[in-house]
Amino acid sequence: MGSTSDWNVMSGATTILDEFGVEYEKRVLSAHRTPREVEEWASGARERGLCTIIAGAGGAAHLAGVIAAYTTLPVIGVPVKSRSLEGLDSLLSMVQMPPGIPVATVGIDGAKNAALLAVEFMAITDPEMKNRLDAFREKQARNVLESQI
Ligand code: RP5
Repeated sequence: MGSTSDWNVMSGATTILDEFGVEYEKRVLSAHRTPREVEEWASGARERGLCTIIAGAGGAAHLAGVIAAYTTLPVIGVPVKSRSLEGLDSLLSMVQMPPGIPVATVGIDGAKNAALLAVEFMAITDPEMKNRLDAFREKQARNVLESQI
């Protein structure tokens, strides 16, 4: 994530990854404030064994796009709600990538869905992850059907 101020949102991703038993790296790196470190971290991501990168940032949210420029791993961007423009700036900064460098952008503050999407990528080849996803969906549906108003 681009700042510690994004943690309140981005912790939603780690909650999901913990629930699914997925190991991850968790870093604060800024496309604008620490560009060299972003390059170094993203360039070595595949060699360190990562399979998907989730990048959350707000405002002029360039982190996901810059990371995507330095790796061919799939990058999922989370536009974090900003103080001035409610996250519309974050969303538009992130979603309109030029052809050739994709970022899969989820909704504003959509860190949980970013993590679920990453798990779905893993489940393409990992039957255990597929089972966990099925169980997650079943539990979610049960909660809806059993909800009281
Ligand atoms: C972005 O600027 C960060 O991702 C954060 O959402 C926003 C504000 O950062 P802080 O000023 O709170 O550190 O780079």
